[in-house]
Amino acid sequence: MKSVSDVAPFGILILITIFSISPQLLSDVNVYASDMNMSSSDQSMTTEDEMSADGTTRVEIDTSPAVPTSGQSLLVALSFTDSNGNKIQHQNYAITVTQGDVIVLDNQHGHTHTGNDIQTTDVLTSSSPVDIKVTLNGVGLPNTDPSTWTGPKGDVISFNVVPEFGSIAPIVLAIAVISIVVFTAKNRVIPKL
Ligand SMILES: [Cu+2]
Repeated sequence: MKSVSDVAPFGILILITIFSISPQLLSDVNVYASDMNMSSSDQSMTTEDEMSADGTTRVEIDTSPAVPTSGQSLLVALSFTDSNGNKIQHQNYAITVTQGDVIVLDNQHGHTHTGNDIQTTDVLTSSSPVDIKVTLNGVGLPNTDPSTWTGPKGDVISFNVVPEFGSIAPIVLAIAVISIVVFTAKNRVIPKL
């Protein structure tokens, strides 16, 4: 015959198990959450912006989906604006995106006529954070001598897009508690039958 004190260790075991698998659980829940966002509105984007060291060029990135998602490419929309908020035309730049040790995008010859551009990574094989590095290579027409280009050159601007685990943690905790309650309840009922 089982008593509550007999099954209590199983509850603790479940708790430990759930927390040991929680990184996988967290990313699965997070992928689901980002899919939901995509179908509902534009809130699926993560927006970050940084200024060049000399303060002349503001680089903004919007990533879609909002978090790196295994099995999907990451779209990186870039915007280059000057200190007055005007788009910078004919901005030359390089962009590399890495996920851990894996280079998922490497374009050394980016050029935008309008100040807006979109770059796409390879299909990601994990949902880990990505590092995005944008190097400013000067402003000027593509088929002209780069030495005549103006503005910052060689200025590297870094972004980090991290999955947002913070809001998911309480859900995992709730699942853990419910699991223990259900498990304990089941094991109380069986001896009575
Ligand atoms: Cu151009």
